[in-house]
Amino acid sequence: MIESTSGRFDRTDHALVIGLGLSGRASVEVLRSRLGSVVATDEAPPDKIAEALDELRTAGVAFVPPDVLDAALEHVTVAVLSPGIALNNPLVRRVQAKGIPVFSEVEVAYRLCRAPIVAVTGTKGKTTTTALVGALFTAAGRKVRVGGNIGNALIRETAQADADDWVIAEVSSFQLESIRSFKPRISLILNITPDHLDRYHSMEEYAEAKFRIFANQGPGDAFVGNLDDPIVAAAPGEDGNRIKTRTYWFAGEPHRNTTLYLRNGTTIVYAPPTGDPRPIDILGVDEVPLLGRHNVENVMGAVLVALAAGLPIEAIREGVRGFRPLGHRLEPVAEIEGARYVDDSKATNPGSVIAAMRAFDRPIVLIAGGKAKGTDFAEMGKVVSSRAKAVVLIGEAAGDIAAVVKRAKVEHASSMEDAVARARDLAEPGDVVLLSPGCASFDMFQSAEHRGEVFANAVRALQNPVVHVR
Ligand code: UMA
Ligand code: ADP
Repeated sequence: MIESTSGRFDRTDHALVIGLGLSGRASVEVLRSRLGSVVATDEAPPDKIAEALDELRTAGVAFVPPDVLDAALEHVTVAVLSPGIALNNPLVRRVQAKGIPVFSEVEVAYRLCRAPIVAVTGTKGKTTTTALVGALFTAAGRKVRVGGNIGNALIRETAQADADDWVIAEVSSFQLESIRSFKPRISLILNITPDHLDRYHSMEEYAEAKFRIFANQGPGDAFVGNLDDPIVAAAPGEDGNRIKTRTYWFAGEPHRNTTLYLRNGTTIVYAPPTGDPRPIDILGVDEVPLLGRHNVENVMGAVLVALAAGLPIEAIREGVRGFRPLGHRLEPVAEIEGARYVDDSKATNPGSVIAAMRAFDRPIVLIAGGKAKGTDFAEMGKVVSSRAKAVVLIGEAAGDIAAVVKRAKVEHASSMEDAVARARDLAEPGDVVLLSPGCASFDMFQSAEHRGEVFANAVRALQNPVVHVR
């Protein structure tokens, strides 16, 4: 191996990009013109990554199949890891065994970045909140670049950001696992509930990955957290010293240390931590243009980030009022025979199903199931049992969910079309038919978005049934 400069990411570095999905392909694109050299590897069979391999050929970047990687490693000084690949992956271990530092793409993105970064994490609500933070900064006249787990690789945004831009980054626990110096100006943790327990051995391990978001923060930075989430509230540690930057808490009620809270559950109130101590009403909960109490939490997180950044309050109000829900997140699809059909396909863990069930005060016919991620469905079962009149189950986890649903009628469907047809039969005027799966989509669909589209198409087909002419 060439003596490593430990990731200066200039001509002295020779990078191996591991994984050729969105993250890896963006890394290749950004790094190939900056570094001494770039090569890439991926464990998928070549026909599964044909498009990526074409892209590499056009860019003049060598693809190194995993079985011949060791020879190529002699020239590599740094490795850039895609988030879907765990640090204990044998291929990653082989790279580390050669003494080559392995950085997540987010770490590399940070090292290339001249602009301040707002980093948003949490088990659920990340994408909504990241987009909202972007909207608030835009409303205040700041130039923003939004990227990360939201689907637009962060490295593309940071590599192009000017010093006076703001980069708004959605970061997942996967991406945070292999950061070293990543240091957002403002970090936000929304919540930590069971998810990804097929990758982490315990909730503690999962939470520790999330806590890395503030690990390098110091004076001049800020941390924003949700005091109502017991795991997030415990982030400062027993002696309270683990977070080394200014800390701002939000909660559903005022507490001694909340900077943002709800008054009587109806108004979002700012209690400035310094200066004039009089609280300021920011916004009525009824002005939040998103469904559900969980979205009020997302709004509070975004608003507190904006306040910590010193944005004007009027711009913050305007930004919230003008925000619209993102696709597949409690997205209304149609009203048919008096029942409302709602696509919440992005609800991929039990906690998000619980939040979605609480967003409606009408009877719910729930469509749930898919590929489980090692999470326990017991809590979700309790809430579903108390709020759903019927549950239609799909996918691999159908049996596990059926086992925890009491009282509500349970049916099993063989496809999304079948599930929608069954839900229509079960629904009455005034009901909500809610797709909120609580699981990953990969047993039946390409992605959660794809699952939501198949649902929406099946719903629209109920409105406009195809008539077969013989
Ligand atoms: N691969 C291997 N070995 C493995 C696993 C994957 O070689 O053990 C290869 C695959 O063959 C494939 C590539 O790695 O070619 C895929 O890489 P990836 O899984 O990291 O996916 P990307 O397409 O690069 O997308 C990633 C994030 N994916 C994951 O974290 C799983 C995207 O988040 C993110 O939007 C994107 O980078 C841009 O930043 C998705 C996600 O599901 C939405 N995130 C999880 C979540 O939100 O719960 C964390
Ligand atoms: P993420 O990017 O973290 O997956 P999204 O904003 O995409 O979060 O929302 C995905 C789903 O998670 C939504 O459809 C909703 O069901 C649920 N959700 C959103 N925000 C929250 C929250 N604060 N708490 C619990 N569940 C939430």
